[in-house]
Amino acid sequence: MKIVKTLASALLASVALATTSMACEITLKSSDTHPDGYPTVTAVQHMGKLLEERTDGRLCIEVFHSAQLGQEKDTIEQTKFGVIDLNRVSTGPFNNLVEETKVISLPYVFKSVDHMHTVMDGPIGEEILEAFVPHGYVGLAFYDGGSRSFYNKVKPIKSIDDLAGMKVRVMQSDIFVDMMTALGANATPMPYGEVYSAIQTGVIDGAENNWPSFESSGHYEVAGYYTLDQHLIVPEVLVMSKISWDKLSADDQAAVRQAAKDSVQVMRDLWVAREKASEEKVRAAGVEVITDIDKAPFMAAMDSVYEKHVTSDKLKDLVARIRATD
Ligand code: GTR
Repeated sequence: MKIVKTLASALLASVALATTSMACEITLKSSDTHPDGYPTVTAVQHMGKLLEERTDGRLCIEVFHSAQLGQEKDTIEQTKFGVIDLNRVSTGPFNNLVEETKVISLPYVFKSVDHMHTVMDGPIGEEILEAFVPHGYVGLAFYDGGSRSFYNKVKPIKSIDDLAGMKVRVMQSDIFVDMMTALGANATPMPYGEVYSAIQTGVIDGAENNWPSFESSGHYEVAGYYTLDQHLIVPEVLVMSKISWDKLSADDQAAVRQAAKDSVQVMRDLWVAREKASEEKVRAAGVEVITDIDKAPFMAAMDSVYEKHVTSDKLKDLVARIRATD
């Protein structure tokens, strides 16, 4: 009797499994460098739920968080080839590929996070999303990446002079390398996943990021000084592989686009809460946070970065329009 029962429940379990995978005709593989529970990860999982509901369980998303599919630059390449269907990354690592993303990676280009929202929610945001297409990606939505500030293990940075000669990790984009050079520091571009041990072992002195990343990566455990100079407000982007996109029917494409758009507000709400929670955790851990900082000299030092990177008429026009947006 016991054997029969065990067999019966094993059979039921396999039927249940088969039903779940059968229900999802297409499961889109999505990549994220952040851990489960991070706002970007939860937002794409939410988008997956919306999609599943709206397509009667036919289209699903599986989020591979914690860089399970690799570091951002590599996953961006794999997405182009359709090995990964969806990818949530910073727009920074896209700078050398999609020229238009450069303008939203420029230091101090946005006056505030609100200003960034207004720009990215409007025609400029749409234009930049469309610019991904010729490069093999479909830009679906922009997410928040807060504002990025410097942290290090050596000393509190209170002015540009304190950055002189410091080895600072940046995302892999020429803009950020030139930004650090303009500030008198030594830029070290490297994948996010290598930063913790690089700080720990002294390969670099520090890096720069927003509150949630500083906290969730554990970098605050090895870098005890955080200076809120807020030099970058770089939006994050959710892209789909053009190869995967072209396999979907027009209706399914519309459903994916809509679910992505609908996940944006969810992401923003989660982001605000996470920024607060991360700040509390980092402060409670004893990190010295430098808030009293004069940003003007940091901003003034960025002229050379603009001169070098905003060269084409297209980019000049985009920057002018961003600045003219209230
Ligand atoms: C985070 C961002 C990641 C990644 C990381 C980095 O703020 O969410 O996508 O780009 O920064 O510094 O590499």
